[in-house]
Amino acid sequence: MGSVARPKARSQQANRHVSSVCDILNYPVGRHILLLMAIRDALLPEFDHEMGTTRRLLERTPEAEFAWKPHEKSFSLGQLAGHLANIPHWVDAILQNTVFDVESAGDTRPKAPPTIADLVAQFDKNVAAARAGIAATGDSEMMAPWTFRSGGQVVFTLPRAGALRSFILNHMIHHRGQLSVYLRLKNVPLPSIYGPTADEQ
Ligand code: NI
Repeated sequence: MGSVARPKARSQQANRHVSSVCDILNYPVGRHILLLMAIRDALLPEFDHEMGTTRRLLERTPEAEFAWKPHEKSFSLGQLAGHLANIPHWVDAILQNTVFDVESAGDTRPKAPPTIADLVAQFDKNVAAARAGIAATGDSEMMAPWTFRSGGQVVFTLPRAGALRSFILNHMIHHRGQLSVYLRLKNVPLPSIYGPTADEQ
């Protein structure tokens, strides 16, 4: 009897666990859909939200101040904005290959675009291509290991889904945090980011 009862007990325990996860997340569509959700469907709402917030900051970046930097070791404002506009472009390198070697990638240093309109247009083009790439990628491809290396040295290896979170989203959020400080120091009113700012609700 024990050999029959144990798997059933495990199954009931697993179901209770899934139910409680759904309760915690207040997930409206039910546990079966949660379990079958593709990785891309979990990533895309976050991707859209974060890209939208970044765009709102880029739109406000004053091009007359592109050369300004808060410290001699820092990116200039134009370099920082240019880097932010370029980060979504790296989604293609994650989804189309399994290895990226920064040493053979040529000059990847951030460059300031000529105008803020050019910069936002470049960002929009990169975001649209990145989104289409993520939307076309299934779970097995999302879980394939992706390696970032610098010549002979492996910097990190992550499943592609992890590389998208770390190397694209977290990386962009890091630099967007810097940009929000640059804009504050230049007296540019800040939009809501993860909540109201001193300038806007
Ligand atoms: Ni960076």
